[in-house]
Amino acid sequence: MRAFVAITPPETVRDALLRVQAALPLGRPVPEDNLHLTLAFLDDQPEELLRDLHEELTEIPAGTFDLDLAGLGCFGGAAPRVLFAQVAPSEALDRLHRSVAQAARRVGIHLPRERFRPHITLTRFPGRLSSLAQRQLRGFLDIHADAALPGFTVHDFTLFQSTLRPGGALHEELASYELRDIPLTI
Ligand code: 2AM
Repeated sequence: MRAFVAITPPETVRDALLRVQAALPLGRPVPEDNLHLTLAFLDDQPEELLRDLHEELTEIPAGTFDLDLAGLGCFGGAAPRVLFAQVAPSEALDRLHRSVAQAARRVGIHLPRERFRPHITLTRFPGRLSSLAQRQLRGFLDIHADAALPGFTVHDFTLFQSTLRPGGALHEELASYELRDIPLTI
């Protein structure tokens, strides 16, 4: 089963992201239900390992935290592949990412050791953009790269199944993990 672990932004944030997408008449916009911040892409895994991972994820001792979005960017350099909303640096997010990656490795899931660059993918550019399209994209970024986007509080994260289909991936929730603030009464 193809799976990943991600944070889903609340509807108000998704609405703001959809407005950004709508302002760019290029590429393939990510559908609202697929807007997420990936914590770990697990690729294809046996269901048994995912069950083990589920147990580990329920044990992650993280509380809720706030995230800010810090404008827009592209991956792919001179040949842009995706437009994304950048997530501002957050120690709490880094900790959660590390905890999820450690949990995955503990149950035997191999994860590539690449730098965590937290983002929410908004639009994909399949194939190579024409030079006209690249100019359009640069013009769009000149105007919108520093767009103010709403932040949000992270209350939970989710283990998703991803099914590849010709029209785009279908993401279905396998389990959701609540982040809990444990009150200290002294
Ligand atoms: P991204 O769009 O934010 O890059 C589910 O496939 C999610 O896992 C994707 O939306 C993608 O998030 C992320 N992902 C990371 N590495 C991937 C890979 N090698 N193949 C597919 N998805 C990947």
